[in-house]
Amino acid sequence: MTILDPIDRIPPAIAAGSDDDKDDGGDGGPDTGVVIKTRPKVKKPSMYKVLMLNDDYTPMEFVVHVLERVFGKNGDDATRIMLHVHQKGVGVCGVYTYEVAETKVTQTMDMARKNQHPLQCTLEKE
Ligand code: TYC
Repeated sequence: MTILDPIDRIPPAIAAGSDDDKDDGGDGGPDTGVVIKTRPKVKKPSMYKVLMLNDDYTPMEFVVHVLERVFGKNGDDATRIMLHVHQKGVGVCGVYTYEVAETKVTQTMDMARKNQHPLQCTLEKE
């Protein structure tokens, strides 16, 4: 049986009282050592918003295409995000770990440059 740490739901390195055949102190056997639970060092990664910026020249259909291809949005969500950016000036395409976010920014900027559109997107730490 695995005892889950009640705080972060990750199995402790040593689960005191586990009731298996090993002589680990859980069965009142001869092991008299003190069992110390060690908490594994796990940290949630920082997350980054990928922001898209409005401009006057990039065609709406191109922005929708980028949101579908790079950010995996369906047509409705892509159109909604594009219109939000068009009206407000900036919008969130998605939230990712740093390397994923950076890759999506690069892919978006590459597609824009290859098609000679001034579309800009950037990262913002959450
Ligand atoms: N404003 C652009 C237009 O009217 C469309 C557009 C939307 C451009 C979103 C960039 O991130 C953008 N053609």
